[in-house]
Amino acid sequence: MIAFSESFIDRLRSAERVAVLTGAGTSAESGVPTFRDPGGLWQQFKPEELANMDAFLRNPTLVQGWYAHRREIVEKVMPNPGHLALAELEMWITDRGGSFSLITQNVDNLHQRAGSRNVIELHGNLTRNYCVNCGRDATEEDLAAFSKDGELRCPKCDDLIRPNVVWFGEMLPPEAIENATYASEKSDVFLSIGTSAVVYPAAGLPLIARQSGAFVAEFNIEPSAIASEMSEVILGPVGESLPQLIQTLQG
Ligand code: BJW
Repeated sequence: MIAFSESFIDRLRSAERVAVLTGAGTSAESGVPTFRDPGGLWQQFKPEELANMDAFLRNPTLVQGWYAHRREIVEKVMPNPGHLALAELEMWITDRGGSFSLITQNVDNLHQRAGSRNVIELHGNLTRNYCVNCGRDATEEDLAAFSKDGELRCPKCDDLIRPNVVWFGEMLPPEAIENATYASEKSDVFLSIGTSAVVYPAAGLPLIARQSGAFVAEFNIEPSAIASEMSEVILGPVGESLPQLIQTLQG
């Protein structure tokens, strides 16, 4: 059993505003590969070849194929006990009249499927896709037309279909980053979960919370790039540590 500090549990019990930032490590135990861990997505595919607009335009079939593969993975997997614990934490806080924001860098929809309600998607969602020219949302049938030999094109204007995710060099959805920054600034307690904290502006949110006086706890299997700035670092897989946090809170 993890021994959370008394000050962490006290702050969480009395918190009026809680914000959480999640990253790929939160979905690792569901079977979704992370980006930068050994065996993660970036080990098999170079990000510069896949996650930016130039790369997409240079080789749309490769990038569309990579996302088709990832869509298949996320449709098959299930939320893990870490996702479920966060949905429970939201209920626990809001039932007491507090506010709870779940800011996620993940594009896999697993928080929503686990029952989390106030989810802020910073990097989009790979289940949504649209035409780069006319903006039309792609349907299931459009996506099903993907084959490894051909490009996925809009049935209306014949231009390329891309995933509704944020690539390097692209702006985050303005409302999402605004709401996430506000929730971080106002939070009494902030949890940074399963993220390497190397991609900005997301990685700056725990730091904003800390500078604004929040208690900031990191949950990870190893210290992140910003671990030294945290109030507390809880090491261990989130499928174990987050349910234990709920148990401790309820105890
Ligand atoms: C576990 C676990 C278990 C594993 N339990 N834990 C400031 C400074 C420097 C650079 C910049 C800056 N501001 C902006 C930039 C540029 C750039 C950037 O940050 N570059 C850095 C890499 C240097 N940022 C951008 O371009 C952003 N846009 C932007 O800022 O726009 C304004 C602008 C525009 C133009 C010019 C200038 C400014 C956009 C960033 C978009 C990121 N997109 C991706 C792909 C999304 C689509 C897709 O999914 O394909 O988002 S990249 C990828 O990284 C993905 C993730 O959301 C993101 C973060 O990764 P994450 O989630 O942290 O995963 P990992 O794998 O890195 O870490 C997993 C962690 O889990 C590890 O720590 C494990 O230990 C842990 N773990 N198992 C607990 N069981």
